[in-house]
Amino acid sequence: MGEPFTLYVDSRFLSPYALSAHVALTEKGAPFEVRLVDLEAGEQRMRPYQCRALTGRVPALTHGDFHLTESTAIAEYLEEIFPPPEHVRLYPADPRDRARARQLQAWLRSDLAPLREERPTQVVFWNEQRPPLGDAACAASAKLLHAAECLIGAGQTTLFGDWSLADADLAVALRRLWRDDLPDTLRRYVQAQWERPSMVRWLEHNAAARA
Ligand SMILES: N[C@@H](CCC(=O)N[C@@H](CS)C(=O)NCC(=O)O)C(=O)O
Repeated sequence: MGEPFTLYVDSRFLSPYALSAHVALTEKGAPFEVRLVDLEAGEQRMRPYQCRALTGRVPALTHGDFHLTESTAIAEYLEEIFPPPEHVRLYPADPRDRARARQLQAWLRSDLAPLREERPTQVVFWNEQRPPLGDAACAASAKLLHAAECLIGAGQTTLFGDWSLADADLAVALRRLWRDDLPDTLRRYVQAQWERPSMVRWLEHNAAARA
């Protein structure tokens, strides 16, 4: 594993998927360089980025001469090359919990589009105020809250006992509702995730990029 790691992320540190890959790499404790891709300038569609990043999106991980996009593929690659228990576990050990974690990750990346649109990550990271949710975003919000409340009980700060990467992803999704009606149990869960050192590291990048 001696080859260097580089993680390509959006230059404003607003991508929830780049966050997920950054948290995963930070949790594994491997030193890595962060390189910025200016999405507004379309750098993701230009050389040399597009030659490396098959899908032309962020995040992308470079490990030696291997290049990988898709945040969950990156996390699973890291879990395999830095296996638990020697390294922090990104996915739960129990097969059903692991399946649930992957289910949540896939769902959060493929559903709830109206909520993502009306509560973008400027709300998540900068606490921006937005107009009240429209009908479709309200329905997406209700769906998210229902799933989260089924999985997170009072006083619970992780989904599965030990932390997993799905906690970071779910916390970002719930944080979209920080200025809306987020129940206290979920608010405390999000806050616990926000205080995790790997998340703090991302938030520091985000704040510096905004300054
Ligand atoms: N499913 C992908 C989503 C990646 C994604 O949508 N990245 C956005 C930034 S949040 C991007 O690169 N957008 C630029 C583009 O598609 O041109 C993952 O999990 O990595």
